[in-house]
Amino acid sequence: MRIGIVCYPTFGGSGVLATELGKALADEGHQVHFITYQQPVRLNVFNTNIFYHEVRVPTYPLFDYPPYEVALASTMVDVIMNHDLDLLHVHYAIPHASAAYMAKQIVKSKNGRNIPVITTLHGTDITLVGRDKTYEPVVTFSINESDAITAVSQNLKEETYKNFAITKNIEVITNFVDVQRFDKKPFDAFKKVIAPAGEKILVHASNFRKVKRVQDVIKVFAEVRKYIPAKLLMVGDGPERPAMEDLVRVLGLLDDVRFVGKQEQIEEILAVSDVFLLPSEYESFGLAALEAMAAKNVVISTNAGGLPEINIQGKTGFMANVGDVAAMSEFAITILKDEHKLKQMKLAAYEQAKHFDIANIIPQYEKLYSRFCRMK
Ligand code: GMT
Repeated sequence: MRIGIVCYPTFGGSGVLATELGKALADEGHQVHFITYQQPVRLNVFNTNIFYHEVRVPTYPLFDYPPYEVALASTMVDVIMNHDLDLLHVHYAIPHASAAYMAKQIVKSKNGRNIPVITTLHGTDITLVGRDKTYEPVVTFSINESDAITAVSQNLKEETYKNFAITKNIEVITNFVDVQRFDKKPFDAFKKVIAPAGEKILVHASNFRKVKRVQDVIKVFAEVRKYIPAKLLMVGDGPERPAMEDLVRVLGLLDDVRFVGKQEQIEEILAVSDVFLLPSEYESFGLAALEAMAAKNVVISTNAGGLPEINIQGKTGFMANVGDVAAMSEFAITILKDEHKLKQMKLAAYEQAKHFDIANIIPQYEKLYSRFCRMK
């Protein structure tokens, strides 16, 4: 099949997932066309089945806000028609689903073809941004106009029905991880640099937005550090980072916390770490936690959103209520003190990640696509 994938090209979970999906589909022999404003960060392979179409947004002095959605829809039309796409799969509703609707209408008016549009909902497009009154009518309309709608967790499906007047069926196709890629041997020299005295390593990775409650990561680590020699790696970047660096200074943790910024090879970092902290206010799924589990990390998270669908209390990790720093600290200290249990839980996390292995999920998307192949 010839599949158009539209996504954000950044480190965010939706872009990562869409890119990994495209790469896997290309490996299966499909022709995949990425349509986005920048080369996706995880699009780091050469594959003759993969094409990248950059959306250029011309500026003009009149435009205080260059019309990205118009440029995106026009690029979609161009790629659909010139590469004879079978379908468009858009990730993250805003503005991809509405741009796809526009592209679909234009293609129909030009040559009568009805290009199928599949919209995958990822999280904040529904729970945060999409609910804003400014966007809601367009989001609701364009989701309902999609030929198929998928959500990355059961929780996100429920949230979508709760918050929008969706008249169609939403199918759950969960996020996935390439377990083989994350099942890496720890790189000893790297581990020695991070934890020279064999300290335990905790890690957090996110876009450092308010929803991630990064302050709770630092507070949990401050507690852990009182009882256990440990180091904390902070992966990623975003608006909360300066405040978090201040908090580390105030708490006197400078020697034990490293902010390593955005990292393409996250699997190298996860391979040396023991515990992954994800105290988010909400996660539709928590792809970062799943990747950590595939790298044999015990996950200590909140029980918000879709996190209980991947993290099993007391088996693969621990969950606490949002903001319950005391409980998350207690869980971390207890598990890091018990070497035998830590090892057992790391293996359980890995086994759980296997249920979400890429090999189990790609066929679900292919099956969905095949339903719409004849719509052309
Ligand atoms: O908040 C992020 O991590 C970015 C955001 C995105 O859309 O890129 O992530 C959302 O989609 C991911 C992939 O499906 C999910 O794993 C994240 O849980 C979800 N984030 C939230 O729901 C806050």
